[in-house]
Amino acid sequence: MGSLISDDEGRYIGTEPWWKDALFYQVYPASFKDSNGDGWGDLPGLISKIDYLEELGVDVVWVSPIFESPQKDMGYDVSDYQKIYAPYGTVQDVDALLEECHKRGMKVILDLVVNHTSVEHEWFKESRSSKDNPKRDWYIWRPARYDDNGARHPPTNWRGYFAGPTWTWDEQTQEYYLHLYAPDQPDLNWENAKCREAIYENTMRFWLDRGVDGFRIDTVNKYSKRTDFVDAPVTDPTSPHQPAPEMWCNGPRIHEFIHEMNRKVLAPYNAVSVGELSLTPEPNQVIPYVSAQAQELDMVFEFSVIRLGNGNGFGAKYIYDPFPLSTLKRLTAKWQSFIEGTDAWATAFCENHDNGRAVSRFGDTSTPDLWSRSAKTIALWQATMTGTLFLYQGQEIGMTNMPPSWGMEEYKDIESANFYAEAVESGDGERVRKTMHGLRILARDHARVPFQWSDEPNAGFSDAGATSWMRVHDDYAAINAARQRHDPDSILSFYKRVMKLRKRYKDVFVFGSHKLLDPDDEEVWTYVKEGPGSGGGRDGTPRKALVVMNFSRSERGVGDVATALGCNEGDVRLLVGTNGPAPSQGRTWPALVAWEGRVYTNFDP
Ligand code: TEU
Repeated sequence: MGSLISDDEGRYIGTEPWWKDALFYQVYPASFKDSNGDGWGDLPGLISKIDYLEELGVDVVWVSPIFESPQKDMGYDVSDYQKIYAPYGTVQDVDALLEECHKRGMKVILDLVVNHTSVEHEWFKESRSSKDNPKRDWYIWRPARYDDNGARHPPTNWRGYFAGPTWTWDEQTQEYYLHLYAPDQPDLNWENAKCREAIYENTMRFWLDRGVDGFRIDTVNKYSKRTDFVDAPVTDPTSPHQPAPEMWCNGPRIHEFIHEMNRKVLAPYNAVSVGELSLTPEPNQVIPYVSAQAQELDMVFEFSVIRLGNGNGFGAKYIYDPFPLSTLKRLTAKWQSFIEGTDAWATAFCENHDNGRAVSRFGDTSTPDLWSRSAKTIALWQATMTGTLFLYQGQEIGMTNMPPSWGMEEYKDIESANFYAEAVESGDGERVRKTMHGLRILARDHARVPFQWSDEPNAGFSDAGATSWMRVHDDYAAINAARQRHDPDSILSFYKRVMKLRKRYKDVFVFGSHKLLDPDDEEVWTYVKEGPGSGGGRDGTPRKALVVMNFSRSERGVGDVATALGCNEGDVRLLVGTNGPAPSQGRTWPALVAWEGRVYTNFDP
């Protein structure tokens, strides 16, 4: 099923796969809606909110992991891919979710976590039971190394994501197993063909057969590792564990594995796929994953923009590294234009469950007024991005980071806890202070607090009197969906409006080219989107949009809009603005007030 792309006058431009102009929305199920008062979100809760998502314009719901799991990493540690973690509901609830979404023309994708399983998965239990178990080789086992004093050491010096080594010693069989994440998340051995086939059958076809429309594929570029298992160079002398992404990321067989997954599973089911592609910051590395001809993945998430502010390397992730607007612009432009002239495809997003809230990181939350303005400007930025757009739950109502007054006890994420503990263990007070500061901006926890539905107790996420698994944000009486739903000036209403415009003019916004005009301006961000059609503009030239956004509190002029659009002044139209209409005044256009954004076009809205 394709999506027809035409210009304003109905001239046909081309046919594109449906998922390119679809709006995806990520649900973090533990924190979306609790229907039974246990303080943990669930599938019936999610089902009760599908109308809300439909009203927002969502086409595809991505549900973060809901499978059976000991929840050491919020379900990214799966112990049974065919069972649902009981607090979320049942397999029948997934059927009901599919039915309710499909009925409305919406689709559902699940999170596929197959770089690793939980230690509680049957496969791992068998694998660790003895060295000659048939599933021994389904995970990555290596003997110890011993130094001259006879002390035991892991096979390599690699540092894992959640601090500490990537290897854990198994007493029973006297070997180490590999885990890029927590010790509870052993890495599967994709080199083993039987293991790969079991993954396809057990974790993918099972759900596709039930009607799931595709997958968000976790850690998709880490299935192939280097198999010589050598030490990484010492780049962090303060730690025994060294960053080693070159050893286990984008490894030698990665494209073979993904292509096989596509050929054997994704393609036969016509399933949509979006892979998580961290640590891959160059277009020439990304294109092979998403070029249509390569037949690997439909889309990937590239992380340059969302990682802004993260400290360098692995160990310093939470030592906040401030960045100027010019960096945000430059990286956006890079990842907007990398597909030009190729058959690859891009994604756009500024939030997910692994990062702080966009309005707290890229906007201004210092007053309620600036919060609202900057959240709308962020909406405008996202709505005008080329590629498939992903929103994260709560982004559409401008949910903010957890209050700075909250202490470490409110941070529940394993990564936050481990980085904080590592800082404390170092005995370096300054490092502890800086880590806490970084966590307040960047921690994965910020995106995981309960969704703010209303000003009722527990923000309407859970019953009054229930204890939610993460503390409900202090600001829920002011920031919630119910309050914004009927307010035409709310962030939510603005999201709905710009999502419609994005679809109506998809040739320009979804499929257009992106040209950054003011790379060095640290306050205003201006770019031109140009549609692929040959006409449609008022003067017969291609349709264009000028996006101009004030990312500062200063009042700033918008410059010469007509020249930027390459048209006569009389042909300029205002499509949308965060502060409502701003009529043009003769040769000039009114200045932008703090955090105001506008889209001008050379065509009639
Ligand atoms: O994240 C993979 C990952 O490596 C990172 O991008 C992640 O944000 C991490 O925090 C970096 O330090 C995926 C999931 O999105 C994440 O929630 C899981 O913890 C991880 O995989 C392990 O399954």
